[in-house]
Amino acid sequence: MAAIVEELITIKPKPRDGWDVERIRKDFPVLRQTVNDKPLVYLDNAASSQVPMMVIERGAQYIEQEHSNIHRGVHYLSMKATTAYEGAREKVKRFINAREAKECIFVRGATEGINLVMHGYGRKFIGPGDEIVISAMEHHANIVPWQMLCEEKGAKLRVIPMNDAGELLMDEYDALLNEKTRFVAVAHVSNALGTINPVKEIIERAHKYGVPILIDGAQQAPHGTIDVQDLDCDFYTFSGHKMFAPTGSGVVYGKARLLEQMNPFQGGGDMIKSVTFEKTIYADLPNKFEAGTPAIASQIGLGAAIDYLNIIGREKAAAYEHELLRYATERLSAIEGVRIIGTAREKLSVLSFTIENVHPHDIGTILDQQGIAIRAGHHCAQPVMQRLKIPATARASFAFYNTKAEVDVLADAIEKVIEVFS
Ligand code: C6P
Repeated sequence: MAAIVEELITIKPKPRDGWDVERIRKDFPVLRQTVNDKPLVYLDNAASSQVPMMVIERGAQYIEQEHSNIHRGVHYLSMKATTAYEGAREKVKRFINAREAKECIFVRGATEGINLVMHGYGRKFIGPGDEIVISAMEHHANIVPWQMLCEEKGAKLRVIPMNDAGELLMDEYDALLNEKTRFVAVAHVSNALGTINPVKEIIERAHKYGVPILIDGAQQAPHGTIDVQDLDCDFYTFSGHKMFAPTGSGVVYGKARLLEQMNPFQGGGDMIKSVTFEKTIYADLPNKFEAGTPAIASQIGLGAAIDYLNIIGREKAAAYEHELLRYATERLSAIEGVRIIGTAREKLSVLSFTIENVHPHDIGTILDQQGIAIRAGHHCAQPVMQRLKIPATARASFAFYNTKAEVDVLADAIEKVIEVFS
């Protein structure tokens, strides 16, 4: 570990004017390997993105020199770890422009963030006959918890439909909202289709009915800016491992007023002010929602990933990724037999496709033999597949360290797949 860390220290990212993708790639050691004797082409970023040296280095520094529990100790290491952990929360606050750091609750990822809101808010405020609105393009993480709540409470799940391109039908959304609606939960960006939803509009319309809304930002956080005050969303969640941080890190933002009214998610140490056998008084925000020892190293890593994104420039990275998606869409659309799934006007970083007469799992396996990592399957969004009447898709998903040359490798490999199956 020490040798790696020493090497890492020499590879600090620097602010850049243009987009020097070769320079950026040097920050990601994992990209330097070969797979099946071919240079790795990593195009599964929507599942999990890679981690830059700066983040690895920060996590290693915590483990090597600061490892200790937080909030509890009066000794030097514990205070150092607490400062680093709470420092990461401050970075998250600025990253999403929350009013206060205490509104940013650390969770293991978007799934846990949604479950926290379902348990803390849903189980307290939603009852029989109430309605919860989600969309047709949700990841299972933003379907199953609400279904569980509906089953428990006798509430009803309503679904905003989408068109064949993968765009939500906003008029149908309007028609679903009524005095029975108690909650709305919608993805900022679809992981299966890449559609960017008009979340500001969706939030405004929910608020006309006084309904709180959660935005699942798992696919937005790695690629774009987030301003929770401008959006005026009530809850917003994302996972660190999709935005260049370690697994086990993530955030659910909530407006302080709502978080204060909610039930805690889990009970245990660090989330209490006092405990007797008769009664427990819960801690203030954010501790009320962070029972037990959290993923300290991972959340510190998330803070470092935010630093990294700020250094390289989030807007420049997004512009580069946009151009990459445009190029990939053009290349793949030109191949006979390839069908792009998800053709919304507003898209980012996800390119789902099918090949005539070839199962997506076979596409994935053959591409892997060429060193290309994509995802094949339903992408934990089975209702999307049902809506589009397809069993699955192959999905290439991009990050700012991917190149046009890698897109060419992908396109050539797809042509070979077609050859093999023709
Ligand atoms: N999507 C994908 O390959 P977790 O697993 O908690 O970090 O994230 C869940 C999740 C929630 N919402 C959206 C929109 C997502 O894309 C994901 C994770 C991965 O598309 C793994 S299934």
